[in-house]
Amino acid sequence: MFLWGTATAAYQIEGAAEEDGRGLSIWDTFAREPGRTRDGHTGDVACDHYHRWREDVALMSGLGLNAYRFSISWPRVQPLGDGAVNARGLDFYDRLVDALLAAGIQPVPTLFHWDLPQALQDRGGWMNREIAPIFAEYARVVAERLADRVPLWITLNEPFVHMAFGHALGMHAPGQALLTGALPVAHHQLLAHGLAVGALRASGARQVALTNNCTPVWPASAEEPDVRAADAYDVLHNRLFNDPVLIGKYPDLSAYTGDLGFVHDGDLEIISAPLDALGINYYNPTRIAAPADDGLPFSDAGITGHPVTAFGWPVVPDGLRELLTGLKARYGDALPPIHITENGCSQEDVLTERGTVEDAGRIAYLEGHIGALRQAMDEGVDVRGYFVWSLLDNFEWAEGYHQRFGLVHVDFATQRRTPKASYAWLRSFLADQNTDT
Ligand code: GBH
Repeated sequence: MFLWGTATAAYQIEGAAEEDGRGLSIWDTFAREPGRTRDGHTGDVACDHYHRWREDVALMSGLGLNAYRFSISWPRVQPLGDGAVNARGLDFYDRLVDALLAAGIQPVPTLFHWDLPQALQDRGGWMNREIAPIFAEYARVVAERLADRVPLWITLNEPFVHMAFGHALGMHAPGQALLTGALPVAHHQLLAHGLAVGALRASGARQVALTNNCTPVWPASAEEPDVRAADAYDVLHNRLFNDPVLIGKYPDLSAYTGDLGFVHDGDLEIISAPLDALGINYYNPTRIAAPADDGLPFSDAGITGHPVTAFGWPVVPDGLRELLTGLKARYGDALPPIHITENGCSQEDVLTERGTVEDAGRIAYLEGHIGALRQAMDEGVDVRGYFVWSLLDNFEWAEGYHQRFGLVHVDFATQRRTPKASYAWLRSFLADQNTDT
């Protein structure tokens, strides 16, 4: 069964930041610090999904989806990151899983979508290698409770973005700007992933995956310095996270560091534990030129000549086909089946007086990308699922509530949900799928 779903993340939708024993996460700390997010927005309330989850499951059921990717808030389950387990936190996800299954929707939990328990950050966070076995223990705690009902687990969401935005550039929590000093964060996340794969399987998990966000990298020209820079960017964004997991070795990182002392003997065997699937989040390609003088071995040349989303990201549906066929070409039989675990766009959505949101741009985006996905499948790529980012307008990290990615509009003053035109489009698209097969 091909999985058709939507995707969300705990900190972006749940709210209830201090309820039922939830501990603090690095996103609570970061967002509450003045100047970190646009207009000082936080996820304290977000979509209030923690209280409105029944309504949100009903919205998904109305769409005719058969899967839902959500993330589990680590500090709800283990308020201090390790040690004591908060039963009320686990109960929330237990109820959610049961409600999804009752609605015919397969639950696909992600264990880490960036909301690290603050108490672990205080011990060095992802810069500290000790976090890896702690994450595996958390994975075990969650799986012991849910594995009997969950068909597919995702360990981490986008370790590249968490490293780059959170630790290299300081735009996301925990707000560290270590530049290439952030590379151990990549390795410790991958090690945590590998140990968690073992813990999940030992606790009865059926299928396990990792979600990487990948981008096709286009050299700005055919000149050698641009081509070399594009290769260096591909190494950092894509291969740093795919190679060790799929083929058990790191790409050449000499453009970034000469010191791989954080990689210990035996780590790569753990990291390359076989997976049942690879999650891919796709938003857009990246165009790269020769270095500027900021110390990095590349510069972002920007993409012109394509429509852009409200975020300014270029809309290039064929980039998804290019990405998937490129992964197949690079990894061959080492590439497991793929799930597109996120794809979607922000738009300048307006709720009209008639109570409608005419998001034609989002419909075109989804239609184009699903078409590109089908082409990749026709070209031999094994894709098993597609999840729209996102079900609801939600807390878009550093952008706060300014970027709307939902199929469903949320009025954050009243928490009123209004399905957009794209919701109706996807519903009829999915209904057609069911009659086709
Ligand atoms: C995902 O990250 C996250 O998993 C999710 O939580 C988030 O809400 C969602 O996407 C939407 O942002 O400047 O034109 O080169 C996406 C990671 C990193 C993808 C930045 C697009 C820049 C586009 N994104 N990237 S561009």
